[in-house]
Amino acid sequence: MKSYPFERRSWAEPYKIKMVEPIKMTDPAERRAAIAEAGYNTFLLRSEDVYIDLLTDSGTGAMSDRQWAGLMMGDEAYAGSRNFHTLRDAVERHYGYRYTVPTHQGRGAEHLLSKLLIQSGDHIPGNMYFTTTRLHQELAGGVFVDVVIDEAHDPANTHPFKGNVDFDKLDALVAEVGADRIPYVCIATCVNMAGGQPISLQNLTALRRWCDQHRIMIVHDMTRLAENCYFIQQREPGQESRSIAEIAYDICKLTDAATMSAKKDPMVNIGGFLAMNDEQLYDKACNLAVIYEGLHTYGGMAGRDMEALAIGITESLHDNHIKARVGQVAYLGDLLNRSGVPIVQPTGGHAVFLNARAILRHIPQEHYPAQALAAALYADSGVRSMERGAVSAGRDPKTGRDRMPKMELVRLTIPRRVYTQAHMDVVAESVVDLYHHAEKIKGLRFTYEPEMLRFFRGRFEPIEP
Ligand code: PM9
Repeated sequence: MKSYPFERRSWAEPYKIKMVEPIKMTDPAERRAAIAEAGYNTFLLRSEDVYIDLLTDSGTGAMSDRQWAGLMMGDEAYAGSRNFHTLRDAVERHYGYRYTVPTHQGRGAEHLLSKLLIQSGDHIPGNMYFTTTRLHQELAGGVFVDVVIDEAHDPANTHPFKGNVDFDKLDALVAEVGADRIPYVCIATCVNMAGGQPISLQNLTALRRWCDQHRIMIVHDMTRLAENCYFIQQREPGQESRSIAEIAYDICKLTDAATMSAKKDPMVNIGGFLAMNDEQLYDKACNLAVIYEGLHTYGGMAGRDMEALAIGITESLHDNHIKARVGQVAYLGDLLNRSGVPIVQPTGGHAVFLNARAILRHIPQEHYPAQALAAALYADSGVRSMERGAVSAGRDPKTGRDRMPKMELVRLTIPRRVYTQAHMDVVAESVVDLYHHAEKIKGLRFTYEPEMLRFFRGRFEPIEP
């Protein structure tokens, strides 16, 4: 018998709401007109036409009162701002990286890093691609190689660490191109395109050994590190009594450099950084930062934003915060699982991913079922989501043909500390309704296709049967 009755009670968010932002309720006719005007691309909707915005968790989190107070402490000096030092200290204290270069956001850091480390013809293995990361690797002359375990490409597979690296795939790459054509292995914590799936500490430790043997660096995309740490704490034997902050420090210690989109885990509306331990690399990164981002002590960020970011880093690693954050995502995942809607298993750290292929079996992948489902969800309820399938994957730069990823997904991304459980109920009701009337949804074709990162600005029209 449990001695503390409250152990059986529900947990709730470790904060209360001090300010609210009204949102507009729209009717079906308005929404149908809005999505048609947006070319059936949820990126092109006006946010004021959106009821519940699950497009992304990037820059959409609610800052704490302490972070807002931090904004008032901005030191907007062009050079050597006090806030840069606060940020640099927070990165070193929590993540262990000795050197920090602020950037305007994550892709700014990816740009600098790719330019610094990749030579034309190099190969960059990674635990699944991310859109902006791969594009910067390709623009620097590199070729991305997917070395994530096969389970990551199977939405129904319940492997607890679908972000793990497959060493057979790494060995095969070394045998094919040689270790000297691999400047680094790119490891994302809580792999976005796999469905917000973690890498285990054990797998990363083994990767460290493998990289040391081959004298290859590990670059860490630490955008969703805290969420990965939560899964390690919950799922990895021997880690259950350790804090999120301890696990985070250990992960970073196993890697040589990191890119961060600070708009996610650390809950700021804009910002990012490149971090590393090597002094020479830092020196080169500073030189590139002044060309592409800004002076190396602000790199495209305002002093006030660096202060809020430093505070957000600390908050992101609190155990109660991350339990509530991932718990809310799991709540939505559980609602959909119980209704039989096909989603990526297990539910990820930042989002629930709908398996559009399984939901819209009548739409072939070349008619972009995930794009069609995202548009239909908005029309149904005003819930905005994001396509993560063939449209996001883009075209192969060599063949010019559509890349057809195994997974054709719609991402319901939960902003941090923004929505309530009731909002999640409304989202689930709408998805379940669509699932039961899926045959009414039509495939789409491009009417305008941008050359790069086409998912952001592409436009579509429905294909009439
Ligand atoms: N991720 C997201 O919604 C924002 C735009 S979609 C391209 O998931 C990872 C793992 C990300 C990420 C952005 C970036 C780029 C790098 N790595 O958006 O430039 O999820 O700050 O970061 C988005 P920035």
